[in-house]
Amino acid sequence: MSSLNLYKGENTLQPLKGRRDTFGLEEAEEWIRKLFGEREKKVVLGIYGAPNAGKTTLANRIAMDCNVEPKGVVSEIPHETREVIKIENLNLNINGKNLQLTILDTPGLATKISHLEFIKYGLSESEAIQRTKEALKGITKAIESMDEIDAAITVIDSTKMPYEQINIIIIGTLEAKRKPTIIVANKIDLPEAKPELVKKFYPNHQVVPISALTGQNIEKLYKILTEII
Ligand SMILES: Nc1nc2c(ncn2[C@@H]2O[C@H](COP(=O)(O)OP(=O)(O)O)[C@@H](O)[C@H]2O)c(=O)[nH]1
Ligand SMILES: [Mg+2]
Repeated sequence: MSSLNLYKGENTLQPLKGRRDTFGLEEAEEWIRKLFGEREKKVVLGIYGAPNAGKTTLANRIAMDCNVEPKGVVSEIPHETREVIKIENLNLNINGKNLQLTILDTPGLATKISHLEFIKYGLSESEAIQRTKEALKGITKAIESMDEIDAAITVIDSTKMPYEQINIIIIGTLEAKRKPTIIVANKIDLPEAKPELVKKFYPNHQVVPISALTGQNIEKLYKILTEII
């Protein structure tokens, strides 16, 4: 840094006055940003979507791809994730760029939750009622977490109809909060997946078809993340 001749004297924070041939503090910051800023970014990324869309599977995959222990529990029973799970210090290196990510794996968002749904999966009535209460709180926590993030991934299960109300609410809420989102059309490993329908329904968004389970096309998602964040 000393070769930059930033300051008068050694290690003092006094910008030189009246000498236009040397760097001022602002110019130096700009210079450093130009050199390193585009290569290294710290970003909080929230993952949102309906229950069972594959949010936790995706969060865990990103963690594993960054050699970090996955944290979330994946389950076929909806509303398994009922707290926001934060995975910090993830370093994603793509095409010479380094993204330093904190991921928020969030509880599933839904327009209705019934305890009867959980009973179908074999939970007792009291367990089902407790899970319903926690799932409702989880929805509030997921929405609140949107204020903490820099950008989002909205996960849509591409074996289901993409225009479900909840997806529209999620994307609309992120837009209202001015948070950019990529849409992931997940579960493309399944024969009934129709990621093209997701693309058709959200023409103004980047839609990336992936399988969070098998990792299919995940590199494409990482590449787009480094481009838009
Ligand atoms: N076939 C397939 N199943 C997936 C994929 N992603 C998640 N799942 C399954 O979908 C269910 C819900 O996954 P989970 O990650 O817990 O969803 P979340 O509720 O959105 O966090 C689990 O049974 C997962 O194994 C995928 O890409 N392909
Ligand atoms: Mg989950």
